Amino acid sequence: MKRLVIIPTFNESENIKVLVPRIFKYIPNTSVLVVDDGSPDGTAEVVKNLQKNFPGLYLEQRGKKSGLGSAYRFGFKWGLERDFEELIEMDADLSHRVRDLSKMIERKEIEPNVGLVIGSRWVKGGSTVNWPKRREILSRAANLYVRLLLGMGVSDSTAGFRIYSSELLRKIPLDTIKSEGYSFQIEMTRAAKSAKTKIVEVPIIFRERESGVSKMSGAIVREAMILVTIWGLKRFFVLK
Ligand SMILES: Nc1nc2c(ncn2[C@@H]2O[C@H](COP(=O)(O)OP(=O)(O)OP(=O)(O)O)[C@@H](O)[C@H]2O)c(=O)[nH]1
Ligand SMILES: [Mg+2]
Repeated sequence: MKRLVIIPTFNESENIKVLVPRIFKYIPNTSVLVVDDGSPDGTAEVVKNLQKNFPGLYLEQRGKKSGLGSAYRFGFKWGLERDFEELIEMDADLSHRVRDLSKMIERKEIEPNVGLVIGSRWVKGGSTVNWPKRREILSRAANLYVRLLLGMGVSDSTAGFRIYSSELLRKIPLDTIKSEGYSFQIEMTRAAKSAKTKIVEVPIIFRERESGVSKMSGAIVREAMILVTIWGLKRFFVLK
């Protein structure tokens, strides 16, 4: 299986130097693509240095911070053009553990017909470590709202730790996916549902970042609330 781990970065120089060697140590047959948005802290330079030791490490630099959603759309297209068969989303900030990625990959190997594996905080066995209570409440509330309005049967639809099969991604018109923040993950989950693929959730332990700062913002939360509400209304009143 030819797999690609896509890591979007904005000011993650301390984290990326720990994460990349760990991925190459523990994940077989993998390449890594870092999509950096002109981080002023020198993340790209750190990646270029790592490339000397890891030939499967790729870097794409975009001029300015353009959002998580657009970084992933870019990374998915990049990977599909190069015939990768599994495209993996992973945060740079060490919140997502490589050992959980191994479990997610194992699950995909057992059930090859699964199009989307979600590393989930909110299924049995999943949890968060050191996450502030207010962030946990926000995440749980957002996921409850999504479940009630969109009825997708997914417990952690905002999760950013995922494996997509290339087969599924080729069915999703990526240019129609417009959202940038958490709603990018929800919108992609909707698209996966529409493509009628099998989705499974694997429990993960999500750790709060220790270095760098979060890019979460009020605008990201507002975007998700507005879009989920619109999708929910469409579901109840238009498309059913
Ligand atoms: N390329 C790129 N990467 C981004 C952008 N915004 C966030 N990221 C990266 O996306 C990943 C997730 O961002 P975080 O800041 O950790 O946000 P989060 O995980 O949603 O929120 P926290 O729970 O607070 O960590 C990290 O690897 C970021 O560096 C962006 O605009 N462009
Ligand atoms: Mg994070």
